[in-house]
Amino acid sequence: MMNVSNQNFFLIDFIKIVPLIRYILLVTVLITFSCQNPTKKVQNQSQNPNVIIIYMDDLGYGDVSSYGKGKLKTPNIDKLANEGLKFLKGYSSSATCTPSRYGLLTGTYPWRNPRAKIITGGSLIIDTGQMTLPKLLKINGYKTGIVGKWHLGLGKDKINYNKIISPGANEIGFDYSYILADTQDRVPSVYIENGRIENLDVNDPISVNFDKNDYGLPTGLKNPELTTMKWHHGHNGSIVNGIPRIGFMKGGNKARWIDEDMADNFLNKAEEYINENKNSPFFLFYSLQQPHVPRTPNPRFVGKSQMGPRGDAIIEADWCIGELYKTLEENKLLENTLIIFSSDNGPVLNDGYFDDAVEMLGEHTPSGGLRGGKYSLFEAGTRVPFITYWKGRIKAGVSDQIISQIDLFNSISKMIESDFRTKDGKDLSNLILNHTGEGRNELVIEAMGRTAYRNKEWVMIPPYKGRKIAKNVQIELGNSSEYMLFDLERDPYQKDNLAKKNPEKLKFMISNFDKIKKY
Ligand code: NG6
Ligand code: CA
Repeated sequence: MMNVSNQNFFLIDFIKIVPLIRYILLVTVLITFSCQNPTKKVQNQSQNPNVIIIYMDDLGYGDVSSYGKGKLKTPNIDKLANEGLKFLKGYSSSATCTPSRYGLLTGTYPWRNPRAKIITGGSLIIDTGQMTLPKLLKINGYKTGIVGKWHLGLGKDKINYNKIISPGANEIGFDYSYILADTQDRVPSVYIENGRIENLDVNDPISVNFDKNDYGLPTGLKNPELTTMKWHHGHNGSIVNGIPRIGFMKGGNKARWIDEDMADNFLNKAEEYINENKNSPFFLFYSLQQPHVPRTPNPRFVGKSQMGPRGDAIIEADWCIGELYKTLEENKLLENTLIIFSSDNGPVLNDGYFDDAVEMLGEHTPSGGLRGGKYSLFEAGTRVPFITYWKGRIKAGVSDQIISQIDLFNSISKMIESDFRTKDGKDLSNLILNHTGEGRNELVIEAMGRTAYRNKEWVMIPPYKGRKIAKNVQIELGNSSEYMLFDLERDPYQKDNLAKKNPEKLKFMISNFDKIKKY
């Protein structure tokens, strides 16, 4: 039992601390109130918008109907384009996937990194110590996630697919990753969630190689009768779901994806990610696999475009984007989310399978009439649809300023008031948000290890050896024994080489190009 003197002691003590308790209560009430104050919340949120990059794979300048060049109808992408800011001179940094993605996520020209070339089962090409867009956002309080195609390499040396695959997306700044490793046409044909293959049965481990070992299993080369999609060039390795792939794969039967469900699956994961992270600022890299080969639209979309699987896959992707938009709308996130839409490189029709892309094209022009395509140093290789949308913040408009995907790092960094800037990127936040100010003056583009230089409306392509037209894909690559110089203002389709007629301009272009390459 407590004695009296002790009781008194407690009473006196309690009286003494009453003001302190009052003070604590008052502070608690104030904090609670300020957290619930909607005005305050909106203010905080609008300073740090969610950022979603919707990134297509091989979508051309003319594939989005809002650009007014082709015949396909893409109403959901059009909504972003027509109600947001549509860039007519938006560029990916490369005419192929891996380097473009490297440029997008690091804000650095990919040709500065000799490892930024199309990856086939290779290791991670981003240094885990390097600053990246997801890392920048993460250290500024964002949740960061990627859903979809990765293609920046995984692991350090040889990957053991049956263990945690690391380093990968999670090690360069993404809290959450749900990816396909390289491309839909490369093995392993499985989804990888935070470094672990989804649905992998330990009793059926996966082996993968890209050399010659077919594990004694059927391949597209030996067993064409087992394939439902025929290979045209390359793509004659292991057969998964009737589709012959690049590379060989054994085991992991339960983990294999179903190609026709891939778009729905990625969409579901992207929507789940938004639902789970809607209460904090988030960054989502929604990296769609369409319309890269193999083109496998869900049966719901087959026949919709009248252009065969390539067109159908684009319509499917457009639908997915509409669904994602609805999710943002339902969660009242649109007014607080910057959406950036673009593509990793220009279009290609026959990229290795017989899928009627050429035969059923009709009047449609995937490149919007620009010269070249995927793999090319001509405009269609890297000039891609490029749209920024933020409901109530970005006014509808069309910009003819030059912008590159490598500028997104610096621009987003400025928007969130961070000081990080890359040397190669430009802060074009003012242009993106307010449609004021200038874009880039100059730009280096890359295609299959070669580079070319744009300055305002002039483009200079140095001489390169090699085929003029790629053998199978039938795209003009931009190789020539002589310098090429084009004035895009007067000659947007690059028909008239002015190098000989305008030696002064050529000299100017070469010397500026050399300067950028050196710093
Ligand atoms: C090429 C493939 C092509 C495609 C490309 C990567 C062959 C013959 N061609 O090597 O089909 O997969 O790599 O495309 O195998 S990208 O958009 O990811 O860069
Ligand atoms: Ca691509």
